[in-house]
Amino acid sequence: MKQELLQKRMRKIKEEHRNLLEKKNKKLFSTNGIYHRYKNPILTREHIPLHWRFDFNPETNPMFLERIGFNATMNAGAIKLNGKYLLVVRVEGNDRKSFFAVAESPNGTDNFKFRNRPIFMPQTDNPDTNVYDMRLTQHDDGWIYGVFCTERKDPTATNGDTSSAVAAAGIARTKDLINWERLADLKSTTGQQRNVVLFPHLIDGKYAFYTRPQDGFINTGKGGGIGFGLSDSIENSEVKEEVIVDAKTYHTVYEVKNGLGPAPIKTDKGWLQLAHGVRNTAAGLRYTLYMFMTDLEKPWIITHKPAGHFIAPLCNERVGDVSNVVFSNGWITDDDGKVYIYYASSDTRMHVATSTIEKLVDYCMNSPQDKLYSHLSVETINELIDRNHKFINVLAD
Ligand code: M1P
Repeated sequence: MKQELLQKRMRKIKEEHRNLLEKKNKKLFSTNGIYHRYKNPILTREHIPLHWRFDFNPETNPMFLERIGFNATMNAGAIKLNGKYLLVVRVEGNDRKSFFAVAESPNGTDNFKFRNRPIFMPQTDNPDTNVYDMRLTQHDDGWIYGVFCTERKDPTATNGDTSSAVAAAGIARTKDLINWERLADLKSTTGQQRNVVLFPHLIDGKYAFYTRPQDGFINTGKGGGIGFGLSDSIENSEVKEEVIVDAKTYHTVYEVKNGLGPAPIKTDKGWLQLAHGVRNTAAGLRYTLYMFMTDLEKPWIITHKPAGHFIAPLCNERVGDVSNVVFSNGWITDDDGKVYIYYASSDTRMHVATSTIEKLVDYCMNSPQDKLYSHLSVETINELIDRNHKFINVLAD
């Protein structure tokens, strides 16, 4: 390629990248009033730094072709540190391998930029084939923990079976999201584990985990449900017993499986919890987000749980690598009670929705529960209509 054309191509790519990174986001009006969506996704594969993708040496890349391609930026853990909104993003390469990379924003809703390099995660004796979906917990012990899924080939897979995998919870800790100390994977007696979240306080002097026991890699089998268990140690964590906090349930948005999202948010009314639920449809699995609250002292006991989904895939969110999916494993609370809910759509891109602790608590405590039958849903609607009768004139105004 001629030098002039090459320079032109490089300039165009750099300019488009800069414009994307600096694009302002816009809060959208919310009819439900519970949370606001935003106009633009906050991170896409186009946000990946150019120096991770292109060889800038004209001698070895005379046509300035992309050398390493990326497929998705999704399922990010979140934390606020030194006034910055930080996401530990699951970045998936065109080679299907996911890894973690920190992107930071000054305001939580736009201008997210990846740091210079992805996270280099130390390995255990049994290297991870793939890692994803990190939940961050700022623990009372002073460490920031990242608990994530580590996936490896199933050692019991029969000859020729090249897809069976085993999922477990990998654990690493850091003070700065740059240097990470890898700890042993969580041991549990209930099969495979994904969607494991470390609770921020010790309970009876032990580390506490929300879990998601399941028999197989995709199917929960007899397992499933969001579990909870204690471990004597964090360096060699082992949960010997799990209680089920929230079971998968027939004909709900979590009939096939569910899993906790980010570490819970403490409020004076209880712990706010965000989870994903999976149901079956003729078009395949549908992942939505739902919320519940657990008891302050006994965070494994649900006190309030609104019916149905909280956020479901809408419009462009519905289409992507794995369509009809929203998934969240990160949220951030500001000192003034504003909550930034980070969610991915269709395993492809990251979005933000904003709310407040006050609104989320109100939503959990005052929205009707699922009574599990159509006629009882109608009963709930009729109760609201009856209570609304005397206000009808107000509404007409
Ligand atoms: O593809 C949807 C999601 O599927 C898995 O979630 P779960 O373990 O609940 O089925 C995960 O692989 C997740 O990363 C992915 O977004």
